[in-house]
Amino acid sequence: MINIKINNREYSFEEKITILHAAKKANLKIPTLCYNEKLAPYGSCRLCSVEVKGKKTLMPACVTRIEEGMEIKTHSEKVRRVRKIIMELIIASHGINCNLNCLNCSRSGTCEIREVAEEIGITEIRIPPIDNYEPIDNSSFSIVREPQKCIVCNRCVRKCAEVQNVNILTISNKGPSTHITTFMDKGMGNVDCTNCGQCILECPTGALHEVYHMENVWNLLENDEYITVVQTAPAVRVAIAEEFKQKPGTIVTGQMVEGLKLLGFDKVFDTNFAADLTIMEEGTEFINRLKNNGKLPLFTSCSPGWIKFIEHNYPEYLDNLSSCKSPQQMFGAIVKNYYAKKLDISPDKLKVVSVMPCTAKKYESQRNEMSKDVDFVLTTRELAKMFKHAGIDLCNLPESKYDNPLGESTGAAVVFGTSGGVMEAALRTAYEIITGLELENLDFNNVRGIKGIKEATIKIGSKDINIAVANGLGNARILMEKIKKEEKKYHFVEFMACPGGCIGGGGQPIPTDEETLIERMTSLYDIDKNSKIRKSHENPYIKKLYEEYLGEPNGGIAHEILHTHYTV
Ligand code: HC0
Repeated sequence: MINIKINNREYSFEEKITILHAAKKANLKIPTLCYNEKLAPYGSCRLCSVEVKGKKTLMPACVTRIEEGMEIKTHSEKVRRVRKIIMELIIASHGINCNLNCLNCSRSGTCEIREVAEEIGITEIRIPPIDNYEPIDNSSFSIVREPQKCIVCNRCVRKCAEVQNVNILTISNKGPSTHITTFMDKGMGNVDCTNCGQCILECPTGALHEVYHMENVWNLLENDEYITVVQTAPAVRVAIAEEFKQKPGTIVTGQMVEGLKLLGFDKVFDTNFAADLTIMEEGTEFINRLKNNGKLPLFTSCSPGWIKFIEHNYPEYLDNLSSCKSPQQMFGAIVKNYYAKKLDISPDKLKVVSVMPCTAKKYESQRNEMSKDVDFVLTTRELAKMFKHAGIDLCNLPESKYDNPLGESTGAAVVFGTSGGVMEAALRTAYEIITGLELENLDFNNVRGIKGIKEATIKIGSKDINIAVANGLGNARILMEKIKKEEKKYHFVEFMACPGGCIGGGGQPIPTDEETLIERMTSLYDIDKNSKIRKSHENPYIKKLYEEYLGEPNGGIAHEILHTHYTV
């Protein structure tokens, strides 16, 4: 046991944990900005400074470990005075004073600087603003970096490196010139950024945010020339209520549909419909590859951050990617082709807006491989902002139903929004198509949960199918290295760029921590469990779509509009 005193009280701990950790166990909150328990401690902001008896200087609690007999003061007069000075320096260099840009900041209302300033008791800023001008980085389709708001806490750099293993952000220079940048200051759009937006979730200020499409969508909704169609991704419905102070995982599907109708969209459809369609196409592709000795393992292709990652890091495996476009893009293609025909209008008259939990979807919609079928992409956060700007109190709205024919979906589709969901949905369909038997237990528990890599062997007919699921790009790299070494023969692998899958997307409400992910995930499985139809191939509107327009899965028209090919 290690015996210490915190604020004159005695405590015993089994291990040499950090002072910050010990204080937490003693129910004492020490303010932090650069700290996140999921990342390696960095100790740069010094807000967690505490007094330790016998030490001449204050010690950073996040990187200092307790020792036998240590006497710590977490909130002495000296500590509080120093913390205030540190905080004033942070605020002065953050540009709050010079620009007074809190009002239009992406983190207005959720800014950690404001929260911590209040915790510390800041009542005045005695330090004049520090001019740290650097131009805004607008080079990416998905992410904007506003260096002036950066407090160099380094959390984005660590998230990108430690969790995502992408490593496109770095710290540069020394002293007052220290700043975060990309390789050779090229900008996020010109380096190997995957657009996953995990850095945005990590940033305590508004120095990183998505490229906004809100103004484009407002303009569209004002323009009578077009029929406006909106699609909503599976993971949005279990997260957007958090922006309205509801607890994580609150399901507001019907209210969200009503809200979108109030905003003025002509048709409110569901990306889940296209997720069912993806299963028809990807499931068929998988069965064909199995039967015809095609390239295996088959990799899922619906997460655009993952696509970018494999392009940059494992281009030799591009042929393993399913040729299916993502549900977002399949949806766009169906609207601009099938639906336009059904309405007997030119596709140019239809505008498609997506609401996605994902920042990379903005990039995906602009890729040359995608025929520009999706016009604008809003994140969950952006849609919440639009609701607020329109005076729409989401959670108190009556429930409305999606429009048809592209609004009907199954339980298999909604679980796409969580890690393991695409695999589970595909297995439900592949099993029944291959064996001709009804699948009794639809729950594939082996692929559920937030564990980074999940594996299972599933018996389909006489064949053992080895599957794996990875979420978060750091885990994707671990699994890819295993595949490269041929340690195990896999048949089908699901990759999602974000930890937890789309529920943890870079466009989701902040904070998106582990407890939040679990709540959102549980809600998606609840929706699935309560769905009347839980297998994609049983969606009656999907059947109709094949009868009326597409013909066979993987057939001529399907190949032309629903599939693509990635090359280096
Ligand atoms: Fe996802 Fe999707 S499940 S990627 O995470 O496949 O963004 O929610 O919309 O496209 O359906 C995101 C979420 C989607 C797509 C679907 C897939």
